[in-house]
Amino acid sequence: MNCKSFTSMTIPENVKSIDKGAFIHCENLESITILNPDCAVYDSRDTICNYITYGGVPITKYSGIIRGYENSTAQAYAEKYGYDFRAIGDANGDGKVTVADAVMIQNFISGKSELTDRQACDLCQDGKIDSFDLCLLKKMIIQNQ
Ligand SMILES: [Ca+2]
Repeated sequence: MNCKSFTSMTIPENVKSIDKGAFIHCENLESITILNPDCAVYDSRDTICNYITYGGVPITKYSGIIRGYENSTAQAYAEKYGYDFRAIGDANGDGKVTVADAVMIQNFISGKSELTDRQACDLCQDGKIDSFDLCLLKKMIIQNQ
């Protein structure tokens, strides 16, 4: 896969697994969103990475953000390898998806405040933050209770 120019990627819900080294040439990758909460992410540091050598010394790391649903395989993967994880719907970035996030999106929609992480709030994945995203978020909060 030639993805040198990609800075952000979204893996669709119908993708069931991500293989070893899937993003190995994506050196500019800053954000990857995994929409299938049960996606089998191959258990290796270099499955999601944007760096494999440093001055000839092979190292593997990922400096970007992994996005996915709370309690997803993406979250487990990110936590295991110490990569940054941001839950879909976590508008305020406190690591949890709660009513506080819904309030923040509500305030944004009504023009009262700005959002610091728009990508986390775009639950519909359509590039806009509106009442449809808020609706999905509220549904998610109720289901998690
Ligand atoms: Ca939150």
